[in-house]
Amino acid sequence: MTPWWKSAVVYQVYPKSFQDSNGDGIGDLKGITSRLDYLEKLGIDAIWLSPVYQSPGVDNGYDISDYQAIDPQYGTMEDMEELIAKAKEHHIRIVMDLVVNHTSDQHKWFIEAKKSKDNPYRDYYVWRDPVDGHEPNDLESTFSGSAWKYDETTGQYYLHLFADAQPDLNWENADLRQKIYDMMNFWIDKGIGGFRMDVIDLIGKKPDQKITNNGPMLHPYLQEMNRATFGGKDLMTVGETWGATIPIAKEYSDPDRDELSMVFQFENQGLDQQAGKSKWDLRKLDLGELKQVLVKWQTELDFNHAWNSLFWENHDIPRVISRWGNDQEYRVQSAKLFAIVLHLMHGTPYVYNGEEIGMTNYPVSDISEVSDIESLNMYHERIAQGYDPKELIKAINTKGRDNARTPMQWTAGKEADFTTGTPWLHVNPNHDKINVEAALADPDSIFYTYQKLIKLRHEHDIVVNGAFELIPSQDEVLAYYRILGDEKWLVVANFSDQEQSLSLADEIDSALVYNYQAPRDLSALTLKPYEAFAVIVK
Ligand code: TEU
Ligand code: CA
Repeated sequence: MTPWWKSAVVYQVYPKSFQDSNGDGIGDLKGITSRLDYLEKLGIDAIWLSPVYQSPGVDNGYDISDYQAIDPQYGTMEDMEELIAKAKEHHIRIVMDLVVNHTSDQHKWFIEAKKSKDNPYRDYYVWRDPVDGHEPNDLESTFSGSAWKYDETTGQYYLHLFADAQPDLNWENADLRQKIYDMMNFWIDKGIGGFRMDVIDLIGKKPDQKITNNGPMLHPYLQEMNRATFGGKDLMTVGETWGATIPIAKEYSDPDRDELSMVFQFENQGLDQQAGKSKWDLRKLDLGELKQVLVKWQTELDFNHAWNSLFWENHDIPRVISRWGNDQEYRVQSAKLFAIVLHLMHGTPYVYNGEEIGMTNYPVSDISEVSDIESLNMYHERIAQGYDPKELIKAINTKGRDNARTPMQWTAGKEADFTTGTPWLHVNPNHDKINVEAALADPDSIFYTYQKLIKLRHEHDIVVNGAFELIPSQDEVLAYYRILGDEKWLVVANFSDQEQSLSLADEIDSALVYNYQAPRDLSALTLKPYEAFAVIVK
């Protein structure tokens, strides 16, 4: 039997920014529950809920101090149970974020571990002696600076691949692994739909050899986790794996290996950065390269022995229309293009909250407006190194994580009706035009294109299981078939703001979805800027 997650569409909720229910300016669980009707209307099957566990909030909840408690800013455990139950009534499963590469430094395990070298929890974390009075090696944190922090009390360094308030867990410790599995079972017993596993490719790290992702024990740990927790249950699991290549993605998702349902791979994320540098070192996207990566993951991953996820956005990356499309003149067309191209591909699509109404990046003019720890740390590090502050603000406006984290735009009203109070992060002023209320009232809106695409996936096996075949064309155009039995669908998309010509021999049977007009003849197409359509061909 085909597992449910192969024909599902998952919607990511960033809880801090989705809907505030009590006027404190912070989104919360009751707020999410109050919007389930909207999500059911969109048609999604599951919510991936970014972390709502108890947390000091250094990294907006990705620094967890208690895995089995809800952070008071988001509500209570009863609110969580209510969300799971009500979501079920709306045919929506709740997929929890599982952040087990690291904890918060306020987690009781770390508070204990810090006390002494022989504390029973010491080995839950990664400690090393200084080398010549310095850090054990030059491993760097994703959030700038050394990945090692010196602890005065015990005279050793601990490892943190993210903020120093996010100490890395030591997966070599079997007690720790068991504690994590017990915690996962606690959530499984509450009736959740599965887990999205934060930076899961780091858990097999070998810091002394400077191996962080894809360490030697990664897959054995995942197989052990599968057996101890979700294996054999009707749950979906998706690993966040920045280091996944096609062969690696197969290892995670081959059903015979009993690891995960699928992974998020990020090969397209490096396309607009300078080679060998960081995401902040900007480079213009080459559409040919983007097309190549998209096609590669459709054609080279064997979907009979692997599975993949499809996404443009999440809470760590900018809004796609601002980044690779057009968020001004062609905002609506380009948003629909990204939707059509992705949702008719092979794999499980994810929609990030606000993507379905075409929300855009929100540029800041000063560092004081920035909230995200990654951007702030980078800025201060580079200012100290003599970089031009203007260039750094430009990089933050292009790539910073706050872009996708601005509050959900529900209406044109005050603070977009995200909150009755003062929002924790600025609401994009364009909510006067870009908002859910306006989208629902306009039959031609981006929202209804998403709704349509989700419905097509649910109703047509060809979207779930059809083979992908590329049609050769210029870099600006992506054209492909999906084929199942004698059924053949054609998808065509012009990723540029210029007209493009294309000529195909196929005959149209009927149109499925489009962002200008339904095409009538394929033999001499002049594609308008960001034009995209899908048709059934004979
Ligand atoms: O992200 C992993 C990660 O490596 C990101 O920090 C990413 O590299 C960066 O944002 C893009 O440059 C996950 C979570 O999704 C992220 O929100 C957390 O901050 C991070 O793990 C630590 O838990
Ligand atoms: Ca609130």
